[in-house]
Amino acid sequence: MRKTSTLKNILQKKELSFLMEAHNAMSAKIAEESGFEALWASGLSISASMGLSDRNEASWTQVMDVVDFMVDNTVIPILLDGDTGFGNFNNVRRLVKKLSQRGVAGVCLEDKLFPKINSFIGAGQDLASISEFCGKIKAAKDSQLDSDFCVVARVEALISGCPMEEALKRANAYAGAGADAVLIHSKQSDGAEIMEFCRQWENDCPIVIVPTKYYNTATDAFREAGVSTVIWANHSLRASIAAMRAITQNIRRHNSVAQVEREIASLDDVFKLTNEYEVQLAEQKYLTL
Ligand code: SPV
Ligand code: MG
Repeated sequence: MRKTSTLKNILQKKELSFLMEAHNAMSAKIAEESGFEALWASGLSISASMGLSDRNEASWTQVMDVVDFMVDNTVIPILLDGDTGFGNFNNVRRLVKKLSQRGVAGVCLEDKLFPKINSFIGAGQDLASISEFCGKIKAAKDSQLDSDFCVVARVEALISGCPMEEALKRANAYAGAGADAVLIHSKQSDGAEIMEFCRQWENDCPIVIVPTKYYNTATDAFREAGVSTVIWANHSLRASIAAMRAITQNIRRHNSVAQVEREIASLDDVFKLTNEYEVQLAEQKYLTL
């Protein structure tokens, strides 16, 4: 099955699915070997791993370069966090065409303004008009080179402090414009507004959620609410920060690496993850004297 078709199936099937965040080839491979069906190429995590804020400081081609390595190193589909599309409908067209060419299975576009700000920073954030954002969704769908490429429309109304009616109105408009799924985002810690959105959602268009702030809500509650797909949006990056900091501080404290050797990945693990042994076999085949 094509990666696009796999992602489309993940979004459309009845059972709850899970996308794991990745921000480079290594985190993508680790998510894949852990059994995840698909990847979330997180804008926050890719930016952070470059030392940049999640405000479109990284150019779209810099993001694309990172995603390229992720595609090369995995077989599962990747949904790229495309932020606002890096400009207007015309930038969206170019982005989607390139993503299609590079083997990315889908893009998520959010209804904020370029340059975007992370949803968990500040209070109210300016939203694009419904008509402008619907134009971006249509432009994305018209630019995909693969019929199953997925465009996920992300509704930031609740993040911006708008009422539920506005979120539902936007979500319905985006589904009508051709979105393959709607991502409803929330920064509340109890998940109540997400549950309420799901209760009032009468459209067939699948719902995607990102339970970063409402992490205590049981996964079964999402299942019962009819959510299609859950994105664990930044946990690989945050895990790596915690692990790197702990080990680095430990080495600094002890001026020795002996005490951490057993807590870190072995070199053999690094070689396996970077296909070293496959290259050695290929040498036997191709470097014949
Ligand atoms: C990301 O992972 O970049 C996201 C999700 O867009 S959030 O950070 O929750 O906005
Ligand atoms: Mg993002």
